[in-house]
Amino acid sequence: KLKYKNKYYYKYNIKLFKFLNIKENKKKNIFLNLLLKKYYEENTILISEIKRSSPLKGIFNYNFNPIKIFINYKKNNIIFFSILSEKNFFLGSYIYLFKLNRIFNTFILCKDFIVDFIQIYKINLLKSNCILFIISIINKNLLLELEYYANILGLSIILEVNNFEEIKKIKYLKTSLLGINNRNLKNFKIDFNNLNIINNISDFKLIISESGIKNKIDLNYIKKKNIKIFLIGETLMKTKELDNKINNFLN
Ligand code: IGP
Repeated sequence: KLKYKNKYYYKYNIKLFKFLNIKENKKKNIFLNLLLKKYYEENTILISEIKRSSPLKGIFNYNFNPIKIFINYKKNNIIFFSILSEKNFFLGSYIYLFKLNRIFNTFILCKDFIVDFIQIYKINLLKSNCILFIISIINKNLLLELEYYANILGLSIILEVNNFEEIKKIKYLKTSLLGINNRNLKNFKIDFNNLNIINNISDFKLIISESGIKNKIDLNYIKKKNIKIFLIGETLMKTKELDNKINNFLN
């Protein structure tokens, strides 16, 4: 079933795997497994993002301290974290992962613009448990290949789509976590009705609604579309009263 455009590249990576002494991880998919468990227990699940900056809004906080933010989220019983590590557009860094995972054992999605196996390898070394594939920037063959490597390493994957064309592109992947980005990455417009593309999916997917969620009204609007998992960055990063905000989202 797997057809690779460039067999040499694939073989080369398999060799690299051997060279790097990568073995199949038995403790697979802990991020997805906990998310699934919580999905049946809770009404609302937040994946809280640690985000220093965005291309559109610039730097959110000049005293950005990922550890402090992390502790604050933890105090508010947040279990799932997203850490923006992409450096060119979001001014992130892999160092955040390194720092956080040394201190706490947690469930972390590392958000980078993944286009190469080496990034997955690094993220795994830094002990994140979940990665994001932005479907619009990865071609079909490479997607199959990257999914394969991530599975061997036991990482969970979120496939991020924004429109119907991208849904067609993930047909051959077995990943069951699907992130619908409410933000169009070309014009940065937010549209919660993007979520309607899930009506075109036939097999089981756990859906995450991502981006642009500001308040309870937004949350309730999205919940009406049968969604329970929300990825929120900017709104949490900007709020001074994090406790109130998170409680408000959760209750
Ligand atoms: C969070 P927001 O609007 O709440 O800060 O969005 C998250 O969805 C967003 O950071 C994001 C993202 C991405 C960033 C979603 N997909 C891909 C970089 C790359």
